[in-house]
Amino acid sequence: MRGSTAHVGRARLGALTGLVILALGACSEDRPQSVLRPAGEYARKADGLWDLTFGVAVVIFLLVEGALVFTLFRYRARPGREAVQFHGNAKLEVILTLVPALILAGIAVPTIRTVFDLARKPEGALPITIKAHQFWWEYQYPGAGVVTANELHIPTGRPVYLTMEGELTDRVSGGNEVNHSFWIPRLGGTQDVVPGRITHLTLEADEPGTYLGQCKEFCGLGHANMRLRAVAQTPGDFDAWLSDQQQPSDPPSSGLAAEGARLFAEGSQDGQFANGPACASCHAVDSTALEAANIGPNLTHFAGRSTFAGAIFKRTDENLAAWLENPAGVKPGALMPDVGLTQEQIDALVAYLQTLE
Ligand code: HEC
Ligand SMILES: [Cu+2]
Repeated sequence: MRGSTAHVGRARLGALTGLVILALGACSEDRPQSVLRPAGEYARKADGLWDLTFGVAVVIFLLVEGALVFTLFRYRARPGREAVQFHGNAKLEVILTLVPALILAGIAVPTIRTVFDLARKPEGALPITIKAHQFWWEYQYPGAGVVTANELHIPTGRPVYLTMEGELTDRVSGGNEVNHSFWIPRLGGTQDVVPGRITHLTLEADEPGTYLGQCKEFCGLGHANMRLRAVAQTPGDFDAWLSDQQQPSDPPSSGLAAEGARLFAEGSQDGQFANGPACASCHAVDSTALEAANIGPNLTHFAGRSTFAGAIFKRTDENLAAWLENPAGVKPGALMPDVGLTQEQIDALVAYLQTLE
């Protein structure tokens, strides 16, 4: 008996310690995905509304719980004392209905104002088109004719107006595409990307830096690995980045990388590798034009990205080699096929990919 009580005690202590550690984690300064640390105008608007409603909720909580605790003690059962018996109290019920209704009506004013404010297309905003795929993000800069993936570049101090075009079919399998949801908590709200529909979201970053995000709508096996990064740059740096993106990358002229370029375009034989098509049938490397091969991420400036495959791997030679050897082995659910590469082919392709600046 005593043994099992000690056992339960220890289990409780363990659970409590776990909870405390989890809760304390929220106090960490480095919370890259916290909505409570807005880093721009649009995230701040939503956060301001949250602060207000949370403040009102805390006051109501204290009043209601205070009244409850007071009543429990003040009117607790005592020998020889009987509660007053009555049926209904119209006055009290009217008050209890009216007061919450007034509070809700009061909160509705700033709520509706903020909702409409966030939904409005801001003047002078930079337009970016987003497409969501299983399990990676595609970004298009209309006008500039630039297509890139997973790492979104934006200028600081200027609203960015995102247009999310939900595609109906998955580009690899041809099957139905599913819902995804775009979310960079420190820069703005979240918005679903729905097949067959167009949705919008506005972001803004005050300061240069990297802001992390995540697909927020369960979309299949790779959902947790469908991350994203936003790189905010000063307007000058952003313009320089964008014009770099407009240039084609230089093809390597000799060595291992040149062999990789050949394999990429032609496969090992007749446009094929042992188990699948050449890379170029799914990936563009020479142009960011929309009509270029775009089943997978555009790789024209791949070596300018710090991560790949839904922003989950650092762009190192080792990670790239592991990816090419068996994509779904390192990222469960990944739709890029294992085309059956030899070690020599992998080495050449990695050398090539790392030249695509
Ligand atoms: C059938 C189409 C297809 C073929 C063929 C293909 N890929 Fe991919 N590739 C994809 C898809 C889809 C993704 C996105 C997977 C993900 O992130 O979940 C991808 C992702 C990548 C990435 C990561 C890009 C990024 O920025 O996230 C690299 C690098 C890559 N592929 C290289 C190659 C190479 C090299 C070959 C040839 C050996 C190749 N791919 C063949 C479809 C393909
Ligand atoms: Cu998703």
